[in-house]
Amino acid sequence: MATYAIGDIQGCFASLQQLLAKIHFNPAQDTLWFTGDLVNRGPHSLETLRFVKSLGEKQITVLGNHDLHLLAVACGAQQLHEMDTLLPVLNAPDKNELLAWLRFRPLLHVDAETGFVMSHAGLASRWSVQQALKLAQEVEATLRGSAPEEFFKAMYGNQPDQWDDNLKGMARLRCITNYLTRMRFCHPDGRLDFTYDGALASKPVHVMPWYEVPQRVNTHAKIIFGHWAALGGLTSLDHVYALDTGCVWGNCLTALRLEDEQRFSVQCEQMLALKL
Ligand SMILES: [Mn+2]
Repeated sequence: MATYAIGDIQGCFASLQQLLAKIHFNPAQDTLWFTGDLVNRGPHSLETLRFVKSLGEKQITVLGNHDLHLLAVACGAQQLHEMDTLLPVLNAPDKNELLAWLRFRPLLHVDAETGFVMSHAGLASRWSVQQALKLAQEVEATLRGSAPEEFFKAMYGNQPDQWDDNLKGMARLRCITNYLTRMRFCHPDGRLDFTYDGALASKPVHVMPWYEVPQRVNTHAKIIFGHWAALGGLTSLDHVYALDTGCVWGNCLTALRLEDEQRFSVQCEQMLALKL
């Protein structure tokens, strides 16, 4: 019996199957956590969605920005982008079941027993884990409600870039979503920075990875996240686990066994001729 947290698959279904073979995944005994971005950019988003959904109670998946994009496109609130590889999902006979399942995934998972916390991008420095859970639930309630398309239409945008308890309406939901699904670099006060998206080594001096923001209030939490392939699976902190190892960019797909924190990786099955 083991629990494995797996990084961003982005449609690399063959790599997922290779990784599950490597860890001898047994669905009768083991549980899989997924850091989100199950879909997009890679070749087999449809197969990935079908498989993860079929795991039922044996999986926990948090939504990533690409998963939200798929839901937004499917309901007509956003347009497909040039690099999107989502058409096989959108044309699938079981599209409705798959997207209904995806829409009910959480944005944050907290395991009180082990102390592990998982979201696609990370946690805002000002949020306690309990506050983050409540805020994630505000977005989840909207996604699961009667008019998610109103949220999807307003979802994109970089403002507001600083959390404030007094935020209201769509600005509030967008800010929560940006911290949980899009964040990489922040300013020293925890404000989001979307202007720099390059390598850590050549970052501007005024920004830092979100987990290095001074006075982050959730430093006791063991945080699992994906979304940031350029980290190569490494952070500066023992209890912050970067699991996106860039499978879709020709690198690796990684699983972290939570019981002993051992990592397992497989090389991506193909090098895609896509630019980052
Ligand atoms: Mn992402």
